[in-house]
Amino acid sequence: MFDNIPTVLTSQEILDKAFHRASKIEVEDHVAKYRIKKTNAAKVQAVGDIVFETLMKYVRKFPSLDQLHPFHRELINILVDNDQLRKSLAACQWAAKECKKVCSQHHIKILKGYQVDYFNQQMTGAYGRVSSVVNQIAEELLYLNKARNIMRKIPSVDPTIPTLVIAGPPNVGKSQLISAITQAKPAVASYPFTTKGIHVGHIEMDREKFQVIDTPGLLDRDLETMNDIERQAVLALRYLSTLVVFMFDLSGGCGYPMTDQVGLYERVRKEFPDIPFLPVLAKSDLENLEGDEAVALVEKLAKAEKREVLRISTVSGEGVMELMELCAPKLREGFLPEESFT
Ligand SMILES: Nc1nc2c(ncn2[C@@H]2O[C@H](COP(=O)(O)OP(=O)(O)OP(=O)(O)O)[C@@H](O)[C@H]2O)c(=O)[nH]1
Ligand SMILES: [Mg+2]
Repeated sequence: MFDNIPTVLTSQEILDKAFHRASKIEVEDHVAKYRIKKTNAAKVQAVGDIVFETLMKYVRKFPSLDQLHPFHRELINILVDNDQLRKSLAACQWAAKECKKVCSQHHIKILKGYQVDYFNQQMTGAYGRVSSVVNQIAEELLYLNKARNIMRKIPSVDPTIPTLVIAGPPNVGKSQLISAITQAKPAVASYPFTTKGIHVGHIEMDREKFQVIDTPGLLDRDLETMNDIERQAVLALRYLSTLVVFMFDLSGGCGYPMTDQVGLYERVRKEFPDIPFLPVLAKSDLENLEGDEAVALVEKLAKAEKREVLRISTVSGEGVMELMELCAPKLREGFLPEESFT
């Protein structure tokens, strides 16, 4: 998705690259003075061009935030901070133009000059000013490289195809479910917050391709107090979901009591009233330690969605096929043009 952003060099590396390439330039002239004049002029121009090209490549290769889908724009904001990204790219562009301008001024001076000392002085002057400008954006370059390393790991999510989002409290088996139904293999572990970002897999049903998103676990608290990991789950719900499968764990294994799980469900449900939700009882191979009242609670939630509650287990396989069959019609509706919903 954003994996073609190049490594961002440090200020020192950019300067080394430009000066090293320029040092190899020799322009021939049988008169020594003119040889120095032409050579210095060419070196100064080369330094300006190399620094300009290097910095402008970063400006071009980072995505233009305003043109991104809001899911990606807000995800990048959570992961790297859009203001900081914009400021750093603007600084990069400023430095690129400044270096080009400085070098072209010194280049002209050399061409108009008469003395070898003056040629050397102008070249040294240009190098000094370029160094100073590039060093001024040293912090921005370091930040851009960090941002690049984070952004290139963002999975290729297509916000335009019908998408099943798997959500729920931590440790209920969301990642295990996505790895059971798609090729995606996110980490699965017996502790909460194993998943720290968005994972995407695909399923094909009747030759139609759907996207399945595994989200980080959510806690029953309001959006303002959520951390950056939880916020990514909310983004997936807000911008990607055609249908949400919300998993409950009655085995006691996830570590969150049923009151918390139901509290979370109700909170999320209220936040996204227009998205169809499918509550499911996960880990059906395990004993229900939450009691029959807990089952009744989830059944009530399912009924409000005009559905039967489904029991699933990725260990025994119970309900997994049925779940897919239940999801298919809703996902197919996601293919209909927008006016069909009116
Ligand atoms: N017995 C049983 N264990 C399961 C089932 N599904 C998941 N688990 C186990 O539950 C634990 C949590 O599974 P994950 O898939 O990592 O849970 P998660 O909801 O993605 O967790 P977070 O990413 O931390 O939110 C792991 O130890 C899984 O092996 C199931 O159907 N039956
Ligand atoms: Mg997970």
